[in-house]
Amino acid sequence: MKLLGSPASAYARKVRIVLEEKHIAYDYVVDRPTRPESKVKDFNPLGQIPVLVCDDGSAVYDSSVIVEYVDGLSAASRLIPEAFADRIAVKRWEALGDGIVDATVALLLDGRREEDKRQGAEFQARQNGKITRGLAAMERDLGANEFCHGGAFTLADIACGVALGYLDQAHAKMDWRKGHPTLARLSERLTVRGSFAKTIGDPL
Ligand SMILES: N[C@@H](CCC(=O)N[C@@H](CS)C(=O)NCC(=O)O)C(=O)O
Repeated sequence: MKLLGSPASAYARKVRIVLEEKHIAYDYVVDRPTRPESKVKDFNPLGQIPVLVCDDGSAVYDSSVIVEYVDGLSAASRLIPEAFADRIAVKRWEALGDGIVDATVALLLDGRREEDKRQGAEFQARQNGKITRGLAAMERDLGANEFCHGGAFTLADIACGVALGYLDQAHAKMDWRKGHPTLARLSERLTVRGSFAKTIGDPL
């Protein structure tokens, strides 16, 4: 199977980390959907990465569906617990991590527009609010625990670590470590984990 993604995409990084953790071999194809030569639309009508193209030619998207699919391919290193309540808790962490990435991407893209075409202070405050409230919730829910949920490494840690890594990359001026010492320690632990080290994104 092959994964269409790009080194700047946090959603693609989340999927790559899951594939690494599950020890599942895949071909990584760098495809930037905004480029005219992109093949992404042939596999995902939404024209977004990441897309997983299976050996039978079928495609799986978006990132949260891909990670669930990949986790279900083998029982080894389960990243999404089977028990209903645990599963929902882990998926909620994922939603929080992805939501922080969504808001960061929105700020990044807006900041790239010419100044008179930008959305303005209200828009920026709304996106920054998602990030700061998201970080506060993560800091609180992680508490004194080593892992985000259930005493073991799961997709919750992956989604949280990817969001923190993306903030470093795309919103460094926010200095998210200030006021979030617990998340800062989690990030330090995750950064040296093989799957995280191997998939570190390109500078934007
Ligand atoms: N919810 C989607 C978001 C994917 C997404 O926004 N991908 C961006 C790259 S980081 C993209 O393909 N943007 C191109 C576009 O939206 O046209 C997921 O989790 O897979």
